[in-house]
Formats: sequence, C-alpha cells, structure tokens
Amino acid sequence: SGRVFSGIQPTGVPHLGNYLGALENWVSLQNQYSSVLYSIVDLHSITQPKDPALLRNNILDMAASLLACGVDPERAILFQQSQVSEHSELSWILGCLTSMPRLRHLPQWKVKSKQKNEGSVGLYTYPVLQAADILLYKSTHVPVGEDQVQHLDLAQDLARIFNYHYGDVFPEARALLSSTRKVKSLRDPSAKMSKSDTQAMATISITDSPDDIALKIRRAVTDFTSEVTFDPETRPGVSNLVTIHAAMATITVQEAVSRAKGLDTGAYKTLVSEAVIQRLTPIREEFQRLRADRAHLQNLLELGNRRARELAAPVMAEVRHRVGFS
Ligand code: AQP
Repeated sequence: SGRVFSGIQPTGVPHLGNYLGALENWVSLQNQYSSVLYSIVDLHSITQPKDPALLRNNILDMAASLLACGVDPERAILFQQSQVSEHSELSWILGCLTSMPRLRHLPQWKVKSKQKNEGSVGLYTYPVLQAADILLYKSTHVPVGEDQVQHLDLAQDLARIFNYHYGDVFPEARALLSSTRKVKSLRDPSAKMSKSDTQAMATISITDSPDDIALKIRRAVTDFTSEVTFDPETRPGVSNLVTIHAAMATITVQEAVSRAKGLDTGAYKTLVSEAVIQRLTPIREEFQRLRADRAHLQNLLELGNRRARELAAPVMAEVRHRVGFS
C-alpha cells in the first residue's frame, strides 16, 4: 500500500540519466502500487524563464516521451503540475516553515545559481515546491535519481515540521532509488547528465537516432588506459560507459566488464552503442508516433489534471483548516 509520486521538468526530451535514474522505475512501480501519480512539473521548469511557445510544446513532448517509456495512464495519473493550483498554495505554506539556511546548501541552488551568477527566488525555493508536490497527495514513495535525495530529505523535514505545528497530516515520504543511481555527462564525467547541458554531445536523449547515439558514445571522454575496468573514483569516464552498458543490456556491472575483456575502450564503445540503440529504438519509434497527435496528448493530460485535482482538493481543505484559514 502507499502512494507513489514523482515529477519531471518539461525542459526537453528525457535523457539516459532520467530514464535509468527515474523513468524506468516509474514504469515498474505502476504495477506494484495502486495509487501512482506522475507530474510534468512545468512550474519547476520556469526558474529560468522559458519561451512560452517552446514550453507549451515541451509539455506535450514530455507527455509523449513518458508514454513512450511505458507510463500507462490507466495505471498512473499523468498530469501537468500548474493545472492543479494547490501545488502553489501548499508551497507557500511550507515556505513559511522553511528557514533560509536550510535551502542554501541544496545541490540545485549551489550548481545553478553559480552558472547564472545570481539565482531567482524561485530557484532558491524550488525544493519547497517539490516538497509541496509530494505532500499534497500524502505520498509515501518517491522514485528519483540520486541527485534528488537531499531535496527529499527536505520534504520529510517539512512534513514533520508541519505536523508539529498543526497536527498530524502528512506521512513521511521515502525516496526509491533505482539501481542506476547516477548517469554522468559524456563530456565531463564529474558532472551528471543533464537536460539543460548546452553541449549536445554530453547527453543522449531517449529519442536520439542510432547514428547520433553511436557518435556521442564514440566521442565520450574516457582516459588513456585502453583496458575496460569499473572504477568510478579513478576512471569515471569509462565507468560511466560500463554503468550505461549494464543498465541498457540489463546485466550486472561485473558481467558488462567481463564482456569487455580483450576489447580496448574504442571497441567497447561500439558494444555500448549497440546496447543503447537496441533498447532505445522502440521508445524512439513510439515517441515519433505519439507526438504527432497533439490533441490526443492534450486530452490525456486534461483527464490526468482532473483526477489529480480530485485528490488534491480534500488534502488542501484539511491543510487550510489546520492552519486556521477555515
Ligand atoms: N544524470 C542523472 N542520473 C540519474 N538520474 C537523473 N535524473 C536526472 N538526471 C539524472 C533524475 O531524473 C528525474 C527528472 O529530473 P528533472 O526533470 O528534474 O530534470 P533533470 O534532468 O534532473 O535535471 P536537469 O537535467 O539538471 O534539469 P534541467 O536541465 O531540466 O534543469 C529526477 O528524478 C532526477 O533525479
């Protein structure tokens, strides 16, 4: 029993990190839990302003991507965050329970505010909104990549702080990590693979063509040792390829290393590409098919939005009452 919630930003087509760190898990959890919500978190995606036409387009493309990966709207409520206004409302209330220093050391702020020289208030309080996303549905399980674990700790703290001030409302939500915790950038294996990375060669999107996949893996940064070993500390580049290979071929890391025996990193890259291409081809084809029908995607989301609103409304009513607004 319990309720699963997770979200993804409509900032582009998902990449291998999103897929292996989160989406693959989303799909399998649909069969294990009876109540599952997956949100396209558009409010989160405007911490750096986006072109409105592009955002509109990205929301539907994200819906198509999620469906292509196997998210099933019969089993999971697939919806658009901004269309359930309770997210913003709860976020305000939780923000009033959050201290400034608690947010300052969270990873997203540290990385992105530096890139921008100064960050927005929205970027700073992003994890509070994320806590609201989770708590609004009294979620108990949250499948995310490792980069999100500290944000989930905040959601747990805020549940406790709210319950302390206003009485028991929110359960504690636990992170569910997939076995591939973190996929690294192909250009800089010290950084995570990220949608907003401006270097095209750093990221493999789930809809990349076989040629693009092969090229990106061929150019992936490794090191000067030709043998393939798995040692993320000292050999992050080649180890990232082993991680990707193992996950895409659904074998263990040890098995992946043993399949690389006798191959130099160049030849190994071909093996990795083949595994990635084989796994992503049906997803790419399904995405191309689904994305063509914009009206269908829009209808699906609207249905999901309605179902999410139905779940959010009574929780928000309870919160308003506890806080003293009603
Ligand atoms: N490299 C990664 N390895 C493992 N998991 C990852 N996730 C993201 N990157 C990796 C997981 O994917 C889910 C959705 O993430 P998101 O929509 O917040 O976007 P993002 O891709 O995590 O973050 P970016 O790429 O840095 O965001 P943009 O560029 O859009 O601002 C999450 O569960 C995350 O853990």
